[in-house]
Amino acid sequence: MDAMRNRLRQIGHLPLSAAALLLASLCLSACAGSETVVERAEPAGPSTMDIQHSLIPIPASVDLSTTGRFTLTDATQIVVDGGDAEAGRIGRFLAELIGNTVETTPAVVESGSEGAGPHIRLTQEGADAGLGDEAYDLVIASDGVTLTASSDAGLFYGVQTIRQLLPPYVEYGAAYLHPMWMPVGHIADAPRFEWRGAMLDVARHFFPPGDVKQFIDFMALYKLNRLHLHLSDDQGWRIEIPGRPRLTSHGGSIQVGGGPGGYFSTAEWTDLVSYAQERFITIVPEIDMPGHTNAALASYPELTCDGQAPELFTGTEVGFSFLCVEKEETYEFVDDVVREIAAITPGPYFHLGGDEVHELTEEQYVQFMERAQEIVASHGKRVVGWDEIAEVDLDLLPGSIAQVWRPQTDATAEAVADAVASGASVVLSPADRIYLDMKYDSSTVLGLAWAGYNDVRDAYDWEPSELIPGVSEEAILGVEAPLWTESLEKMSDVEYMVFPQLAGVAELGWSPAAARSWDTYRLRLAAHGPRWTALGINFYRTPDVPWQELELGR
Ligand code: NGO
Repeated sequence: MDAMRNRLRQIGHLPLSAAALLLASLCLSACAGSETVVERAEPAGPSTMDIQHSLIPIPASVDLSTTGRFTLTDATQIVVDGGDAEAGRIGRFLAELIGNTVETTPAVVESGSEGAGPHIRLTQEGADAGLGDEAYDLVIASDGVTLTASSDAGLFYGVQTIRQLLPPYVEYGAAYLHPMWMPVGHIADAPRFEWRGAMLDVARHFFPPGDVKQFIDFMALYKLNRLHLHLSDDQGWRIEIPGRPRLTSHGGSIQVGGGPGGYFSTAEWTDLVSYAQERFITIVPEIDMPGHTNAALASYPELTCDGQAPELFTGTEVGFSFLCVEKEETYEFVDDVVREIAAITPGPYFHLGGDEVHELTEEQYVQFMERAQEIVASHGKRVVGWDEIAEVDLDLLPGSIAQVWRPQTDATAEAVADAVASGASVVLSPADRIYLDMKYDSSTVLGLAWAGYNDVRDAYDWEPSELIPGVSEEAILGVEAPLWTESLEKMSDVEYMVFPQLAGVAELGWSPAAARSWDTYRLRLAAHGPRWTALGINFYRTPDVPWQELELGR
């Protein structure tokens, strides 16, 4: 008992979430069957009973009971359509998640061979013809669950909803002995926008494949479907290009602050692409050109106008580097790079950057972009570029996408509206709303503040169709939250800037405008704290949200 008293004394010095975890582990190992009474902290703020559910993004239509439950038992099976291998994989994703926490991992069986017990059925049979590609319909009764979709993506998103309806400790690998249940009811859901993205800058600081996979896992929980990887910048080149080995051996050997950098080999890239695909996430590769190119220039000096290789760069200034747009070698280089990346990246997009080119004239910039966009098209990809591509006198190819990032002035807004009028689409990433690298407030140690502070409400509480006059819903492919990593070295830094913001961006991208409201969002968000604690995520506990704590119970 002395040992336990000591442990309890230590708990007094821990944040509440850690204390709850420790208390629970203590109880699991020492309290079972004993008479010890341990006072348990009440969760802060409203309980989940005060709100109907804590789903993020909020579904298009949701009707859940506050009393009825579907409770999983050892006999619960996950049933998928016969011959649907993808559904089998999605079923196993759910089974393994549940198996984390209950003693028996549910069996995944094909329809027709299921046992008599309660079922969670994933099916495309009988899916309403009008059910869109990423939509799903979820009916939860006390004796069984049916998830219907017209595509595997819809089944996957429905499974993420089931995941969020299960108690938060489902995310925690060592939380055995719990009832696993979800409320009965009906959810009919479909996304508002086709592009629900996040960007990770692996150029300023390199993040190895394992970290990127973790980032993909974060996105999957919130039904995000585009991962934009910023693969090159002044400080580093991060993807192997056959025939151009110095890009990675030299250009990839460093990062901001002078650390060792790194890069993705072709095999690692291919593996990342399939990891993302299995979670219905399309990777959008970006090679930033013609500016932000110091790492490439240092590796292949023929890309500079004077043929002199610059030193590698480990600072954070922007706008000084550029490819020599008058030289044919430059276009041979662009062709090599786009061709090789296009060949190993199945998604339809290639992002060619185009931001902050301060050392070229507009004429030189346009001269480069005209040829670069043709090269992208010749390799079968659709051009994406930062919003500067819309501001110059350039005829964008049909289907091009401008990614709006600069806080809007009349001039930039007008340029984007003109590009849209000529057929371009936009993805919205306004820096003063959803740049994930902006500090939350003046006390945030990590991040930058050039676009101001983005607190949790700023990032959530705006309406995409009202951002740019003249750019209506139809021209908006969706939203994307970029995370630039000048000041972020490791995954716990990334987590702190990404959570809670990513959840808000996911709701902006997925949920109908009429279903969104800051007042209910902050309460639903409060219930995600325990989920992130269970996942071991280092998140920012904004005082604007009445965070709940993880309760592992016994
Ligand atoms: C800008 C700049 C990046 C910086 C980022 C920092 C764009 C599109 N170009 O965004 O190079 O890393 O801000 O917030």
